[in-house]
Amino acid sequence: MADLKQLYDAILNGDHKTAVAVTKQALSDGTAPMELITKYMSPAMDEVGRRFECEEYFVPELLLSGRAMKGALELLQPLLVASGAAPAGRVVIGTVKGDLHDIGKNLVASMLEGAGFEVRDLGADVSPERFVTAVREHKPDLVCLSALLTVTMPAMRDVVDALKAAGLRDRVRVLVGGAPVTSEFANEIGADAYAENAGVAVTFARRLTR
Ligand code: B1M
Repeated sequence: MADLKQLYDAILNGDHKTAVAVTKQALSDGTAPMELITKYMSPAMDEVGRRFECEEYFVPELLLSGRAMKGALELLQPLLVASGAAPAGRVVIGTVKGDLHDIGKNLVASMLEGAGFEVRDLGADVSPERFVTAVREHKPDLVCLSALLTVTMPAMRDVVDALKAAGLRDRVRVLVGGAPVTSEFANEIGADAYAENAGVAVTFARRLTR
């Protein structure tokens, strides 16, 4: 049986090898992927963030923990993706310009795929122009924007404005999320909804594309 506290510790200590090994063991024990994410992996990243804020950790530690988290998450992603069902809708997703945080966005993308959405992931640091081009090309029902930095939140407004300027805003719904984002902010920039986590993002995506 995997000792799941080791998964928390491995992510906190940026130990990629142990994070991957414990995740593999936990999956073969039959532990649910979402339990690993919500009980061990996300809390470890929150603690990393707390240590960074009080200057116990610095950027190299953020990078190592991010790498360990991604390694573990990559094993879980195929299990979050369902099979067979007809597409529930089309989604374009990305982290906005200037922002390199993609772990939460990747989780939202996997959960949307798991819920049957066809997802086009543009990656991180995505300019408003690239969102507009992707909307023209892929004709999604929904555009999903992620931001983890207070300073990149205004880039979400830039995407909404760019969609308006391109005459595309009426054709898509816009869902925003990420730790500093709020529903008030979503209203203020003219987005359709705000989701606080990946599960809620799926609920809203379903609602917005009905
Ligand atoms: Co940075 N970073 N980081 N970082 N980093 C934070 C975000 C920070 C809160 C840490 C802190 O100070 N406590 C802080 C931001 C403060 C602020 O502006 N409010 C911060 C900072 C300051 C920085 C730098 C500026 C540091 C520096 O260079 N001095 C720099 C900026 C680089 C840039 O982007 N231009 C930086 C860099 C990095 C790394 C690259 C080293 C690395 C990211 C690696 C990667 O993503 N590939 C990193 C990391 C790992 C973090 C923390 C520790 C963890 C983020 C994470 O992956 N969490 C983070 C502290 C924290 O969040 N506690 C921190 C796990 C993930 C599952 O959660 O992404 O929140 P999260 O996603 C959640 C929800 O937010 C939501 O669903 C997910 C869970 O279900 N969600 C959505 C996210 N997107 C959504 C979209 C939706 C709906 C829900 O709909 C569309």
